[in-house]
Order: sequence, then C-alpha cells, then structure tokens
Amino acid sequence: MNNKNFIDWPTFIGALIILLAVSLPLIIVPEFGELAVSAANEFITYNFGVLYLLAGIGLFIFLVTIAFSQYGRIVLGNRGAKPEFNTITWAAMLFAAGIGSSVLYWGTIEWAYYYQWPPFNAEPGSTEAIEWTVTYGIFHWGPIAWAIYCLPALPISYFFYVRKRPVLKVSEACRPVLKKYSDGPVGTIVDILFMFGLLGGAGTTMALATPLIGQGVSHFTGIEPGMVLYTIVVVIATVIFAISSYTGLKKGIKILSNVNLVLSVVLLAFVFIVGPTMFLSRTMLNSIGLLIDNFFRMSMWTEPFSDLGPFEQTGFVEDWTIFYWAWWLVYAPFVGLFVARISKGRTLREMVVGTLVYGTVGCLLFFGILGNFGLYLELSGQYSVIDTMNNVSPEAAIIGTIDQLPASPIFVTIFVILALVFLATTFDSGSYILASVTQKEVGDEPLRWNRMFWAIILAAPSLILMYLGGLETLQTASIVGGFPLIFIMIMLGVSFKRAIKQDMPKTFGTKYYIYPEDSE
Ligand code: NM2
Repeated sequence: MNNKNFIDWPTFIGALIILLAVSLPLIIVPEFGELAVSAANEFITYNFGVLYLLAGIGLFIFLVTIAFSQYGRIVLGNRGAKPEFNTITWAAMLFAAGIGSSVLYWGTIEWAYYYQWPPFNAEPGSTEAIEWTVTYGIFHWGPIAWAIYCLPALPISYFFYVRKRPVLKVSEACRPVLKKYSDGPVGTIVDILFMFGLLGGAGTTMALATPLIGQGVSHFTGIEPGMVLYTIVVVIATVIFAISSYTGLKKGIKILSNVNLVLSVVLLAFVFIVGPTMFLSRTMLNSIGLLIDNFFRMSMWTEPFSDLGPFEQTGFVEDWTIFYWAWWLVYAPFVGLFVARISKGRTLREMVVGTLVYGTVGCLLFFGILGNFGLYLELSGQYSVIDTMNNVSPEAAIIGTIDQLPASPIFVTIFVILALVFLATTFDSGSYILASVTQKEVGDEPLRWNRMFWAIILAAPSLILMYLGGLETLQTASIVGGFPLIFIMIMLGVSFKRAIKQDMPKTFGTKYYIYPEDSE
C-alpha cells in the first residue's frame, strides 16, 4: 500500500468538514453562535444531567466488576508478551496524556470557587463549605473520572492486541454492536463524532492553559497579558508538541512524559515540604475519608431540594459535576486509544486498576497539595487568593499562590514550564491518536505527515477563536458536541462484553464446578 492509500479519506475529510462547519459560523456571526450554543448547552445539562451522572457511576461499577472478574486476567498480547513500557513510564505516559495543564489550573484554584459557592447548601465560607472545597475537586478528578477514561481502552486494546485487528479506531471497537455498519458511513460518523468532541475538549484545555502560561510569563517580564503574548504561547506550545509527536511514541512522547513526571514530583514535593506540611497532611487525609464516606452521595447528588425554594437549584451539579463528566467524556476515546496503545503485555486488570489508582492518586496530590496550600494562605490571612481571583483574574490568583513560596521565582518558573509540558504531552498524544484514527491501517506508528497535520489542526482553531473571542463558545460547543459520546461509551462497553463472551468459553468455560464428578 502506498502512502496515500493508508489514509481513510472519508473520516479525514469528514472531520475537517464538521470542524469548519461548526467553527465558521462562530467566526462569521459570533453573537448568534454564542446564543445557540449556550442554549443547547443548558438544554443538555438540565435535561440529560441525570443521564451523565448515571453514566459516570455506571461506568465505574462496570470497570471495577470487569477488572476483578475472571476477564481481568486476560493478557493483552500473545503468550509471553512483556509490557512494552515499564510501569513508571506507563503511568507517567497515561497521566501526561490524559491530563493537560488544567490540573495545575483547577488544582490550585478550584477550591476557591467551592468556598464561595459550596455544594450541599452549605453556607459560603463556613466550616462545612471549607471541608468540601478541596475534597470536591478531588472527586471531580477521581475514580469516576478515570473510569470514564479507561472504559474505551477495554475494547480497543482487546481488539488491537488480542484479536489483532490492525486498526486503532473507535468504530472498530464498536464492531460487535455495529457489525457490518462499522465499515460504512455509520462507523465513519462514530469516528468523526469522537474527533469533533476531542477537538472541542482540546480547545477548552488550550483556552485555560494559554492565559495561565501568559500570566506566568508576564509575572517575570512585565508584559501585559493579551493577544500578542497568548499567540506566542500557543506557537511555542505547538512547536514543542509537534516535535514530540513527530519523533513518536518511543522518543518525544515518552521523554516528555517522563520530564513531566519529574517536574511534577519536584514541584509537589517542594510545596509539601516547605509549605504547611502538617496542614497539608491533615487536610489530604481528611479529604480521603470524606470522599470515601460520601462517594456515592456525591456521584448521585442531583440537588432536587435546595434552600433557594421548592424546585430551585443552585446549579452546582450542572456547572461542575456534569460539566466535568462531559469534559472527561470528550477526551475519553482519545485517552482510551492511547492507553490501549501503550498497554501491550499487561492484563486487563493491571490496565484498569493502574488507570484508576495512578490517575486518582496523581490528581489527589495536585489538588491536595496545591489546593490546600492556597486554602492555607487564605485562612491564615497571608494572601487572599479569593480577592485576587475576584478582582484581578483566576490566573493571577494561581500564579500569586505559587509566588508565596520561598525562592518563588524558581517555583513560578517550574510551574509555568510544567504547564507548557503538560499541554504539550496532551496535544502530542492527541495528534498521534487523531492520525491513527484517520488511517485504514496503523503499522508501528501512524504516518508522520499525518501526525503533524493534526498537531496543527489541534492548535489552529483555538488560536483563531481566541482572536475572535469565541473560545468560550467553542468550549461549550465541545460539551454539546460530546453528548453523543455517552451513547458511544455505552456501545463500547457492550461491544467489549460481547467480544469477551464470544472468546472466553474457548479458554475458561463459563462456569466453574469444584466437584465436577459428583452427582446428586
Ligand atoms: N480533563 C482531565 O486540559 C486538560 O487537563 C485535559 C481535562 C478532562 C478535565 C483534560
């Protein structure tokens, strides 16, 4: 097959057309686009919110059940297959791909929102509200979120490494449900929907990262944060992740992920040690207890009753939990494809437990250390994060928090570099996966020019929309565009169940009899 025949043109072109069809009206008539998108967003979160919450907890239970059933012992590969990456690198790659710079953003500041607008009808700023602040952030970045990420990896890795289908595509993983339709337009639509969701989700990531990195640069240089600075940030980030994606999984992506891990450990360890260590330890352990105790309550809290009056809601669930589940959902097929790709030689149980545990613990450390440090500054009166956030900007409050550390210039620098690397490690794997999905076959790696192409496409719309001020619309659009993904996720789960059921009897049988010879 020559180069051109490798490409799956309907998916490739279809994704571009959808992207243009959605971005162009937003560029041409931004006011109308904004209205339409926010109306659609409200319609979906209010009417289908319950469905999002159910999907979250349902996927979590499904994954845990699979991992600890006999299916958990299935090895992704042939007899004797060894993991391609050691466990630390694997965990670093998984975390770096699935988590962008948003963990630095929300990890440091999310508590300040919950402090002022708390869940469960707590009084703003009260002890009860304070207890939930960091805990709720950890929940939104915890086991359910990582379960959403891991689900697509089950069927995808199974088909790629066990059934040996040389295709890394969502439509391929839905084959047991879609049957022959996964080759036709229906399959193409499934792939395009996922790509569209991812491009929107990536826009959200870029929209948060750029002002944050910009704020850090402005802290040192005094340059006012604004479009010029933001453009430079986007261009530098794009160059970094394009190089990483170009050199591929075993070079750039792997190296950058490990750099990411080292910088994260240095930053977190330093804040933990020189910061208020006792306070951080207490609050983190307290959060873990609170979370375990209230896990099911939080995952199914729909706020049917509030202090605002009968049938009124504060909107906490829609603004946060549902928004988050939707955001994790749009990233899920991509992370699932990526996790699948790096998990050769592992068992399904190792893959699931590794994703849930390493993912949750990683986020817990960011939220627990950076968030509680901010909370400490606020409560001790040393620095008011909330004042800066409300009167200047959330980004200024984030950099302001890190700036309170001793030897702060070093740590603000590490923080900003880390934000850049986190962004790059999400986008390099993103472009790698988009390239895989637009190919009919993926040998060892997708084609290089194809990877480069998607690297640019990932960055370009955010840049254009940032100029036009429509980026927020794109973010919301990604949530709206991600709606069909709930159904795709369910389809992926069912496909996986069907496939292993078909294959399993050959090896294990469906029931075990301890004394098979005994008769009644
Ligand atoms: N999630 C983890 O911006 C990022 O960090 C990428 C965001 C889905 C909330 C992922």
